[in-house]
Amino acid sequence: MKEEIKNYAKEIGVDDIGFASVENYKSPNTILINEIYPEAKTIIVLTFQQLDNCESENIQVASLGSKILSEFADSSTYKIARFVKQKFKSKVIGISRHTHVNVNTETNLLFADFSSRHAAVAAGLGNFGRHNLVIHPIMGTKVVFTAIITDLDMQPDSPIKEELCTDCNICVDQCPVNALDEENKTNVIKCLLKCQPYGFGGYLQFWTKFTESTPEGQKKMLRDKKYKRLYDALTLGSQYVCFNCIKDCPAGQ
Ligand code: B12
Ligand code: SF4
Ligand code: SF4
Repeated sequence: MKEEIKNYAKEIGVDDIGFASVENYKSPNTILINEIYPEAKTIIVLTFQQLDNCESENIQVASLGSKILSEFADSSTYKIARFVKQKFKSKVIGISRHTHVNVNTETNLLFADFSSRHAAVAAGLGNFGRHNLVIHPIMGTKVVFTAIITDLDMQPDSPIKEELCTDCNICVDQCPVNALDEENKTNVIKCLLKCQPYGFGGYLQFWTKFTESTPEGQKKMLRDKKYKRLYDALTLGSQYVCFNCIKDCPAGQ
């Protein structure tokens, strides 16, 4: 069964695939898989290599890397989930590249219901580096993950024991807002404001200011390039503008 799924994934262009049992998925800060789907037994995790857009000095081109990748990753996830469902008569739940994010109003922290990084580690696809992202043994840091939760019982893959981060500290030194200074914890607010100025926070700020402005001020705001950037980020779904902790990471082969 695993081989058939692996071969199909390879055929459609997925870079790597791993299998984790629900018991091995240990993500203390997100909800339990059983609260997502009580019959869940296995998490199939898919890995996709990023293109090199993030190395471009042109920030619009750099941010498009995420969009182009997400579309391929999500449609591949759907295809594999449908293959598993039809071939093995099972239930399948797809987790896309981008997921809903909840805001904890007490801590101001952002978290999803499902942690793709913890699933990737459990499925033997890599381990955490100093930048708090998961490093793949071959493709390194510039990878993203999607997942399929299923009621099929499958032999899990073994987690990778070898340390993949070289501890060079490039990610920490190059973060423009020192969001990685504390080990094992990204300062989410610092990172968010820097890497997504046209995301939810920027959107909220813009419309708050808009409602408080005079009609003349409002007209000016709508013609400002900031409004165009917010509009582009929303419609194109390409919101990241900082990639400093991933672009020069030497890990991988
Ligand atoms: C919300 C979110 C963000 C938020 C907040 C991040 C956060 N909470 O860590 C913001 C906007 C800041 C963000 C930024 C980025 N993100 Co983001 N993000 C997510 C999202 C949607 C949810 C994350 C989440 O809630 N995790 C669960 C929480 C509660 O994590 P946690 O338990 O607190 O774990 C944290 C620490 O404890 C530590 N940690 C936990 N266990 C261990 C163990 C060890 C040994 C170590 C060292 C650390 C460690 O790592 C976490 C980071 O603080 C995921 C997709 C998903 N559904 O998983 C993508 C995701 C994590 N993001 C991703 C990426 C690529 C990025 C960016 C590089 C985007 C960019 N600029 O291009 C940056 C990198 C920032 C960084 N270095 O941390 C990828 C990571 C891929 C990878 N190779 O690991 C993901 C998995 C998306 C995907 N589908 O692939 N992100
Ligand atoms: S994405 Fe940018 S701001 Fe966020 S941790 Fe990485 S380098 Fe720092
Ligand atoms: S840049 Fe260096 S320290 Fe940071 S994750 Fe990559 S290998 Fe580890």
